[in-house]
Amino acid sequence: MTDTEKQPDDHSEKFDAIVVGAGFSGLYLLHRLREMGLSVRVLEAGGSVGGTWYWNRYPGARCDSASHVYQFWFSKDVLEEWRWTERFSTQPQMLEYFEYVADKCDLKRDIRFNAQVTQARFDEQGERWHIETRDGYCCTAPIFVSAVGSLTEPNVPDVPGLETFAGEHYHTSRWPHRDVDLAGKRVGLIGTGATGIQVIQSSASTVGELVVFQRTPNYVVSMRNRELEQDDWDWLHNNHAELEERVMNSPYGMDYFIREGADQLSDEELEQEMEALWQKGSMEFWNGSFVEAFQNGRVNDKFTEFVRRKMREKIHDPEKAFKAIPSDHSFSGKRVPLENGYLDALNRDNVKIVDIKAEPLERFTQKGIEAGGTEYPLDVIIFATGFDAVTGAVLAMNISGRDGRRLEDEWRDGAAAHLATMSAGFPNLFMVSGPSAPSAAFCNVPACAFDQIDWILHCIKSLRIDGLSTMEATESGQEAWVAHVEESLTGTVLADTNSWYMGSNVPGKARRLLTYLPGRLQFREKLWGAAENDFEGFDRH
Ligand code: NA7
Repeated sequence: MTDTEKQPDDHSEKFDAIVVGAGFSGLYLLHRLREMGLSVRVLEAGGSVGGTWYWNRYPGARCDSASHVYQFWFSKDVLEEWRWTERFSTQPQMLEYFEYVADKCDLKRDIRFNAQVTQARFDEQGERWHIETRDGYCCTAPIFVSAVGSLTEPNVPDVPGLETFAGEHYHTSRWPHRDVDLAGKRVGLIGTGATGIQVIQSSASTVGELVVFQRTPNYVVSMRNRELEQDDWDWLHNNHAELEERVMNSPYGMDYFIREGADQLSDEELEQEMEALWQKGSMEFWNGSFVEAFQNGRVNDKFTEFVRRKMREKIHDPEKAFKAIPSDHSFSGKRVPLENGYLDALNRDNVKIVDIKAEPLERFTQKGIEAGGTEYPLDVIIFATGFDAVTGAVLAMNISGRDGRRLEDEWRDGAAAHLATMSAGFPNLFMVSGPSAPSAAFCNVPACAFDQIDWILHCIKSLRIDGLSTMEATESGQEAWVAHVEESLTGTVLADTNSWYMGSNVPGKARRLLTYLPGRLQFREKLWGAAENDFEGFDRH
């Protein structure tokens, strides 16, 4: 079954497996599937490797996970040769890294770039997926793996008049591959998530004026970035095995561990714990602190008040502080961005915040943006408005499965996939970082995605060993998984907060938890438990 020949009767190339996406997941999959002896075609919409790091080229784009945990682990050579230069890598360095890994492991020869999938259809008789791309390329394979990333499909506000705007406008995740000169310009920025905050802190001192259109203020935690030095590299190079073990055993794929028991601490003890975490910087303050910080109650209240206080100490102007410090939701309800100059940037006279809940965005005009009856003249508009997360890029592939079932219809009332991997009615379609997988919401993506990929590879291998051709989720397996994921929300602050985790950032999208709160250790147990139990919740034929 390693035939890559073109068939005389159609123009499709045949492979053993088709993978969509050439980011962390797609490249790892390609490497491992090749090791298994399968012929693989990777289809990638972008012009090169990197996934999210290929697309998100906006000013100040930087990884919020520390570079020494946010990486590939499969190649000892890569681990030994590559040198990260900062604690948190910049987007250009992430791209360099991807190019380096792809070349080192000779990955590009199996990847078709600029190949956006426009249709994927399961042929029941032939038990193969038929995949088409925008440029008319077709290929087929029995195995179809979606590795499109959970933050891929841009979310753009439905506000009229953009076509009339005379200036430039960009979504951060579709930033042009050229320098965009913001120097001295009047820039309007919509969105204050992790991305918007990076744009604000990196461009405030360059632009003439920065008008931030903020729908929901965000809690921020100090990044405390720094350059890495010889001692750091020496340590990393001598401790890769130990570090990998820590990362692989960390509930959120970091080099730290979340604890329980904060409710047993006195207020003073809790304050000390929070201060120590704050001084370290990084997301450890959040997903490396306490389980109780995610649950309604005293501990979350204390975290919320602590971060508000820290933000208040840094924002001098009381009016800006009032707008920028959240009061409508609790800490942990949304993904917590890391700040690296954001709070200082807010103190600048050329940075203005427009609270668009009080002054709603009405329209784009020829000159700029009208909000709350005021027109803000602008040269450039930047949309940092996030993504149709998790489901958007999967559905953009127009997937139809058994009996012509369309995934879009199946997911209309809420995305569902058993073990966050397979949807009932879509045989041999495996999803990495699909609905309710441990994902970018909490987890260090490469580590969590690699867990899931290892399991997917095991499923594919088992089919071959057992002489079977298809695997798919059962309806009951899928329903039980959805119920389990819903249950995990109980008592948490996420349940009451609007965020991309809940699908509530996109108008009309069903509200359902799209990530896996219990963490990847429990996720891994569920995956391997099902496999050991004769692939419970799946049908294999
Ligand atoms: P996010 O975190 O989804 O943030 C998007 C921001 O854009 C957020 O402030 C939104 O406000 C705002 N937004 C979204 N839609 C609108 C409309 N229609 N009008 C005004 N403002 C809007 O995306 P990011 O790109 O910042 O980060 C995504 C992930 O990347 C992040 O979680 C990390 O994992 C890395 P809202 O809060 O929804 O009211």
